[in-house]
Amino acid sequence: MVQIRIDLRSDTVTKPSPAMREAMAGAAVGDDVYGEDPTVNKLQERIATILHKEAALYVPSGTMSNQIAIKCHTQPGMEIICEQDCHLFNYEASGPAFNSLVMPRPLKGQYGVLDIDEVRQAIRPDNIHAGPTGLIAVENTHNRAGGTIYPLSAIQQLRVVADEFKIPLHLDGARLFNAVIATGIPAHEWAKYFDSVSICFSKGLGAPIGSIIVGTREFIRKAVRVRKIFGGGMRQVGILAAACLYALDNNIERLVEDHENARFLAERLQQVRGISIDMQQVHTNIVMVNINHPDYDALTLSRRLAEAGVGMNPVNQQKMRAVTHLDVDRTAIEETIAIFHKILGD
Ligand code: TLP
Repeated sequence: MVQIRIDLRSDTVTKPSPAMREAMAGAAVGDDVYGEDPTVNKLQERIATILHKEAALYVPSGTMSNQIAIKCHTQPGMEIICEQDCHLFNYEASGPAFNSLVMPRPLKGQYGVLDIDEVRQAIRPDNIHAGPTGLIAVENTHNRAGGTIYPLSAIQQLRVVADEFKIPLHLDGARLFNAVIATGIPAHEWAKYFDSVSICFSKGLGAPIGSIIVGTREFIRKAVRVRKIFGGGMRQVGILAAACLYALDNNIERLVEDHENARFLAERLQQVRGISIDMQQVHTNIVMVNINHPDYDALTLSRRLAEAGVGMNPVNQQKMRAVTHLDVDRTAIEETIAIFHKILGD
């Protein structure tokens, strides 16, 4: 068994710190299906306040929050417009079709950002031959595009189109706080343009589990029911919500370190033989590493790196992803760079 010492496969791999575990152990709990868990209620109220939305709902995963949003916004037979590399289209096991009987209408974006004219053209006219467009969903930061930030001006344009055609807008904000820290634009300013927003605690924020979905009181009322149908009604989960509250207090400002480490890694890896990085993609805590080396492709290189103790996931044959997070410090990043040089040459 190879021992991964420096785990850059994802920011989902973070482990709860001793202080976070202490906060979890001391949490007040109740039955959350009855709405009686005080710590969950506190977390939901806190996030609703931070995002300037009416209500929030704690759910087990980012996948579930996206899927609940799709189910609540759409009717079977509708289309949802999304960017072709987004998470809900690529990594949620065809969830939109399985759970909501909707058809994704993926559009090619630029670094994860949709072209507003293409969105406009993709909206279905009122015609019996077409499934109506039921939702537009975007991702910020965009995972597969390399942790890129969706510009606020582009989101404002989307809102104008969404209003014109009366289509709801959903934000997969699994890493929204990375965008907040990188831009200085507060979370509520991003959230303002969306009917629903999903945020994850078990990525860069370092909690062991949990996502949250926000929207109007009416939307969340529906979402509670859908969460139950999806099997996501939980009981004494205040112990988990306590980890999320801890993360909000302690792990947001420090995301800047992850962003600095990602940039440092990207800049240095460019100097390694057979490696290239598109620096225009490096906005936050993700680095897409392109491989053009005579001896390695993404799969063989990721295996070789794992043998040396570094975890990185292949994205395709020529590309690997490195994600920085609170369990990887600058020394580990320097060691990673040295290992790359050793394996691939200068
Ligand atoms: N992303 C994971 C994998 O599923 C790819 C990762 O390692 O990055 N939205 C976005 C933008 C995500 O990146 C993810 C997880 C999710 C939603 C889903 O979250 P979970 O894993 O909690 O269901």
